[in-house]
Amino acid sequence: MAYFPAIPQIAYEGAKSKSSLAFHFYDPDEVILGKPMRDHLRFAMSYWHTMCAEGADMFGVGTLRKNYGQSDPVASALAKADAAFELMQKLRLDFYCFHDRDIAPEAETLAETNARLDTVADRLEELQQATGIRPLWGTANLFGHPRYQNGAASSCSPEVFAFAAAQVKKAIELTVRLGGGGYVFWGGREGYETLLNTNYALEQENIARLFTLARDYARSIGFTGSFYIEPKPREPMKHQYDYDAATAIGFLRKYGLEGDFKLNIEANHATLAGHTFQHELRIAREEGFFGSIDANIGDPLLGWDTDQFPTNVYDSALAMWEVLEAGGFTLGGLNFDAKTRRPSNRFEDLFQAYIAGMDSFALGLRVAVKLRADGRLGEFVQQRYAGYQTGLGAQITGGKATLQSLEAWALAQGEVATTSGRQEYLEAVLNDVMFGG
Ligand SMILES: [Mn+2]
Repeated sequence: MAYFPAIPQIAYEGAKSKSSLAFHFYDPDEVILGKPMRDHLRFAMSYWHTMCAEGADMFGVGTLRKNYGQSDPVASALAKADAAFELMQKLRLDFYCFHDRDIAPEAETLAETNARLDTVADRLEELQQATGIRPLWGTANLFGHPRYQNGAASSCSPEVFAFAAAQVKKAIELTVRLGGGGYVFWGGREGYETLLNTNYALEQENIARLFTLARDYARSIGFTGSFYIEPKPREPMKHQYDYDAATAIGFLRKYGLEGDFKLNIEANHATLAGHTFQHELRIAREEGFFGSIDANIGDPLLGWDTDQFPTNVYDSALAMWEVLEAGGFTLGGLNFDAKTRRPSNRFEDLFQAYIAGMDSFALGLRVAVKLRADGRLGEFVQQRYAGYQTGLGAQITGGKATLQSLEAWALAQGEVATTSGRQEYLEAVLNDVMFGG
């Protein structure tokens, strides 16, 4: 059954194409730096935005119905799975990411909910076998149900903690069964609204307890993939505990989770934290926590999480620079945690949004490869710190210098020379590479 009969298989037509239903820059099979573009980019569909979100916002209801012709919740979930795989095949997406509640809606009891999940997982397994498409990662929705109003692991209620643990157990089992390479903890409502009612220390310890229980259980049932934390500074809670990459890394190291957990960096969450996308990727990479990416963009004029499809090639180029510097993805990939704007209320808009996002990251990859080949940026940074290779600098980095020896050195000098940071030149180099011949 064709859920999107007007949409053809999306093909690569090249940069001169004017077709809105073709790739202009993403050629999945084109080999770049020794591997096909699809393996560099490892694009994934976000089940929640793509298959479930209907365009509702704080001021109005949905603008695009997504029940796929069914009214019964399980029939609708099965139809949604069929539609998801049609969409992914047409867009040549090799992976998808899901919350438990995206693939099957919650029932009256946990047991009934789990039975629904098993029914839909049977269908997903068949579709995966038929297509080769598989999960990049799975996760549990620990924020939508009213019981999670005070958080999940960080809730003031042990009963809520227990429900969250049960939900995580099932979501890990599903991820393992479906062959997912990762399991994500997005903080959901793990944070606080006011410190006047909050035991910060206990909430932090309990989050670490849930992560540890999840890690140990997953490993015991054969999960060999990676766990990811997805930093976000605010929304829905006023203060989210996984504020940014540096905060999440400190937490993981404090609780001894650094061997199993890496980061899933989302572009829009970086913006909300007052960072650039590249900043968060750089921190993750240099600290040894580079894992996966939620690719989207925010709106610099809005202070909330708009999760827009990424179309800014400066951002995607600098992101792909970091991905290449990290040695590429291993188990991670580029998940489009993105939704069409509310007035883009046709399925055709959704396909065109994916094409725009995939083409933007394909351009980003192409630019990043050219930047490395051009060499001017890498060379500049190397030269800028060259002083640390020899003499005084080598004494400092080699741990041979003391405050006394450095004072003696400084007392013997006049003034030191300063060097230009040459930011404007470097930004022009980026434009040269992007738009030059
Ligand atoms: Mn977001």
